[in-house]
Amino acid sequence: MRKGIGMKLFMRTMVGAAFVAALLLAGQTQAATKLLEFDAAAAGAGNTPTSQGWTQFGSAMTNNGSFLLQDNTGVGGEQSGEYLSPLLPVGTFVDGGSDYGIEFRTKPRTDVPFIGSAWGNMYLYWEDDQWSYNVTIDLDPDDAGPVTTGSIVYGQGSFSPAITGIDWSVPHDIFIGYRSGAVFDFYLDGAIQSTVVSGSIARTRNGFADNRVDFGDGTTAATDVAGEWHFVRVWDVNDPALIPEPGTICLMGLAALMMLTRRRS
Ligand SMILES: [Ca+2]
Ligand SMILES: [Ca+2]
Repeated sequence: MRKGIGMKLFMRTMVGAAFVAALLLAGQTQAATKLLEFDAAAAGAGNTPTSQGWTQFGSAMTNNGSFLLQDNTGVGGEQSGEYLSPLLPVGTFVDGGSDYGIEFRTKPRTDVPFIGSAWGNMYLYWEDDQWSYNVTIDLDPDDAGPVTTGSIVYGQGSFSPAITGIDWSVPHDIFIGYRSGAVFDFYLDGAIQSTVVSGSIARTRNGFADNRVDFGDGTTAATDVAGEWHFVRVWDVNDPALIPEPGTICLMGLAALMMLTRRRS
């Protein structure tokens, strides 16, 4: 009898704990909403962003099932080839508006030289209602071999490092978080690397990517660059810590399953 009560108490405690865990995790999930995504692996081999409502300019990239490959280095002359996203929800990219985060996983294969017109050869670009912004994926900061570690830089005629010391022998997750009206925080694989005043990155807006994000090779100037694009996402939060890991989502499922199981027994 006592053993039975003890077991009931244990089960109630477990159900209670699972319920609290599920609530906490549900709260965490609601803290971040994915507003946009192209994920090459999820899209599947052969499928480019145009299959998901993005607009292609210039040459297509190829999806091998893991990443989009940007590579016109073997083609004579200089090419461009970029993907412009569908419109984000109204008000996503607004100067002084809501916080947001742009996340992408990438790996450069050849180097963008630091000459004035080269910045668009492997870049990620977006515009709010006032300004345009871009980062360039740089394999080799001094443009001369041997390649050691690389960078994420911003700017156009001049290049300023936002993240340095990146081992580009493997792909990395870059997250750019906008703290409204003030700064951009740059994260590498979830760890903060630098904070830059938004006005330092902002350039004259031309309306090409108003409330959209664009990535790839946006220019036929300078030299073509090869690289991998694994995914591009836009979030309504400016800190990757607010985004639940896939493992957390599994844990939520487990907690929900526990609740159901306990209720049925
Ligand atoms: Ca370089
Ligand atoms: Ca080019």
